[in-house]
Order: sequence, then structure tokens, then C-alpha cells
Amino acid sequence: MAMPETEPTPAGDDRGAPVGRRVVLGLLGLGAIGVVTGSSIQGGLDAVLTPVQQIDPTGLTGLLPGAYFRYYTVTDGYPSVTDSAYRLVVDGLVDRRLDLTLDDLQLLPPRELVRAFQCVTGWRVPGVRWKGVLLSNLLDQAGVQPRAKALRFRSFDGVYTESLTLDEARRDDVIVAYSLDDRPLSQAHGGPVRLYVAPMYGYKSIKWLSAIDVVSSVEPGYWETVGNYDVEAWVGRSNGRNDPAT
Ligand SMILES: Nc1nc2c(c(=O)[nH]1)N[C@H]1C(S)=C(S)[C@@H](COP(=O)(O)O)O[C@H]1N2
Ligand SMILES: [Mo]
Repeated sequence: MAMPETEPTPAGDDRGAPVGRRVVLGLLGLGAIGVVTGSSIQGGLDAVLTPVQQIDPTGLTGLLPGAYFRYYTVTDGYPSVTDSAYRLVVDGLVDRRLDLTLDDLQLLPPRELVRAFQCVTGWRVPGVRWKGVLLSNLLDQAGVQPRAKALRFRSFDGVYTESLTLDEARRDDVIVAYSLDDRPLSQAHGGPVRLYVAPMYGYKSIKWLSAIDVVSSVEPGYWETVGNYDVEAWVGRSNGRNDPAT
């Protein structure tokens, strides 16, 4: 399968927040380019944004086009699974393999986080409300063995992967999320369940989460391999960017 080498241009947004005239014009311009030249221009988004960022000392316009999510997928569409068929498997170097339903997850103590969501290509959505279960809670239930050092995450899109060290995974701002802005996580956003790693760029937050393997060392994920992104994806201190913290 041919894989894109950069994150794609916008596929959509779901925030009705008012946007300034420059932003609207910018979006129209990018859209028009996309229509004329087709998908080969996809890598051009960064090229368009980067010069703006460089001439604006506040860095703020570098975050154009603003308060919109873009729905990303590296496969041909959005994979689909019903809430009742959904399963999250936690396996590998654990004492007990977990096979969790959506109900199982929703019966555990919820953890809510309100944070900016930031993609490493420059778009940022402020004040997003996430709800889910602490990843550390699931790890405690499974019982992590002493040799374990890292986690490998898999998606039911069959292609995307991600990783975290065990220490990162145990942070209190890393959750297995099933709700966004007080609604069930939509299919486009990776529903019914995705990972949400608040302190890191969006690519860590794998959508359509299907399995968590507890392993002995970090294995770089999809964009870290295909796009050469940093494995340690801290917002503001990775990938050569200097964005405001989430
Ligand atoms: N399975 C999967 N997860 C993914 C991606 C993807 O393409 N496939 N894109 C990542 C990137 S680069 C970002 S910025 C966010 C975007 O989340 P959204 O599509 O909900 O806006 O998802 C991350 N998780
Ligand atoms: Mo991203």
C-alpha cells in the first residue's frame, strides 16, 4: 500500500468557532489549490504555513488556520466498529490479559482533561474537553511485569501504530478516551475509543485504538517511521517546533 509521507491537508472540521477574515481567505486559498492540483499538493500545507510563522514574532499566525480539527487517517477512510463490538485488548508483559468492552471502560472512574489539541504541522484547537480512563488504571489492572519498559499501541485501521515509555504512560494526563466535548467520540475522531496523550503532539493520540501491548523497549510508531517525527513528542520541545504548551 502506498503511504503518504506527510500529514494531509484538511478533510474537515467540527468547530463552528468564528474565524477572522484572513483565516477564511487562507482556508479558501488552500482549498482551491487542493482542488486544482489534487492530492499531490498535500505536503504543501507546511510550505504555506512556515513562511508566515517565520515573519510573525508572536508565532501566533503560525498556528493558522486556527480553531479547527482536521480529521486524519492514513488509510482509505475511517474504520468502523459498533460500540457493542468494540474491544480493547491489553496484552504482552502483563500478569492478566485484559479484553475490555466500551461498557467496561465507561464503568471505570472517569478522568477529564481540558487542553489545547495540537498537531505538529501547526494547527491547534484550544480548550478541548476529553473524557476517558487513565491509562495507568488499565496497566494496574493488567499487572505490568518487571521487564516491561514501554507500550505499543495498535489501531483497528490495521496500519497506524504508536508508542510510549511506561513512565510516560503512567502520567495523569494520558487517557484512553471515549468522549470529546461531552459527546461520544465520533468515528472521524477515532471513536469509539482512542488514546489521548495531552502533553504531546497529536500524532501520539492514536485513533481507533484496538490493542495495547506491554513490551520491553520502545518501537517507533507510524509517523516516527514514515515521517521521521520525534518519538518523544512533547509539545514545545520536539520536532524543532516551539509551540505554546497544551
Ligand atoms: N489511526 C490513526 N490515528 C491518528 C492519525 C491517523 O492518521 N490514524 N493521525 C494522528 C495525527 S497526526 C493527529 S494530529 C491526530 C488528529 O486527530 P483528529 O483526526 O481527531 O483531528 O490523530 C493522530 N492519530
Ligand atoms: Mo498531526
